[in-house]
Amino acid sequence: MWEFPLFPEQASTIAGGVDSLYLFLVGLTAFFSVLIFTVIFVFAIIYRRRSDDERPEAIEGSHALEIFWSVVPFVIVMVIFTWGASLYFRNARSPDDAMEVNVVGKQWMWKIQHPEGRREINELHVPIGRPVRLTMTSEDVIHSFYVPAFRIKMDVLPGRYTTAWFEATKAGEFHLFCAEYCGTEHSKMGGKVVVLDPPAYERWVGGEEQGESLADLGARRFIELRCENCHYPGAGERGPSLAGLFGRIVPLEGGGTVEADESYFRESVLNPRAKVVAGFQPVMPTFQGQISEEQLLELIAYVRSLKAPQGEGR
Ligand code: HEC
Ligand SMILES: [Cu+2]
Repeated sequence: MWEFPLFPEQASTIAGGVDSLYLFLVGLTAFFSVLIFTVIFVFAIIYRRRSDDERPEAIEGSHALEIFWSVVPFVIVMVIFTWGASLYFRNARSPDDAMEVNVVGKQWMWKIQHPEGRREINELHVPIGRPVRLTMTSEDVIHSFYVPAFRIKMDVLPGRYTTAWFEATKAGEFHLFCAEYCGTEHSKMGGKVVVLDPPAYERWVGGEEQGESLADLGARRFIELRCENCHYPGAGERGPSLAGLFGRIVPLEGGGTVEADESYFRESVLNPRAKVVAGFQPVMPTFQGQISEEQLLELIAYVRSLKAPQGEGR
């Protein structure tokens, strides 16, 4: 049945689950559509008015019937809800051991950075059987990262990060599309995901075009932009240490807290006054216009690589 050409190949761990839910919904809808139309026709014939003075009998109502047609739809809707929600959560939460890949969309291409430093355009190489987490942003307008064979589609927005994850189950090449109309050459904004078996992937990622790792690039950038003047362990008043930042709950000046994730990091660099860390002065300059989306992602990779010193706060 999966050979039916309307369905793209199933090439990720989530694909089967998505298709089952989809088919269930289509089947359910078809069943009730047929049932309702049949009943309309049958009743129209059986209960047609046979003469001008025919008056139907008054109906008193039936509790049993009322309960029946309330409970049955309720049960069906709850099945759809729990099934849909559990699939949604499975799809929304990436496994902790996922490989991190950065994606930057721009008119009209996909730019991809691997943690080891390899970059590619309109192609994404990944190994089979390993979860891959995409952190995505756009340099201009809204795009959408869509790989039908993996059953994943996630909007890619300027000014913030979105994530998606998948685990490929088949070697081969799969279409990658932009699924959000983004300008003249939107229809050409696509490419392919190349799924390799793990040894082939290791060879690919260690190939000739090997650059510096993202974290190393980020470390250089951290010095060039003079972040390290204020951010080093024990900088005290000058600035908080960024080691172990991601996942930390940061207390803010003026009350409240924020969980440090990629979006918080981005905002802290581009608009430092938006959220000031409690106990610090708002002295950090903005880096708006001095740093590209890709460089920001490199800085994130670098800060991620800094492990929090044991037992020491900021
Ligand atoms: C002039 C000193 C200074 C420089 C330069 C500076 N920062 Fe900051 N930074 C601060 C201070 C002070 C804070 C805390 C107050 C605040 O949140 O604005 C801070 C906060 C942050 C935070 C939030 C940290 C937390 O614990 O929640 C991040 C992330 C950050 N800076 C990253 C950077 C990066 C990346 C650079 C370089 C591109 C940089 N900073 C350059 C002084 C600086
Ligand atoms: Cu696009």
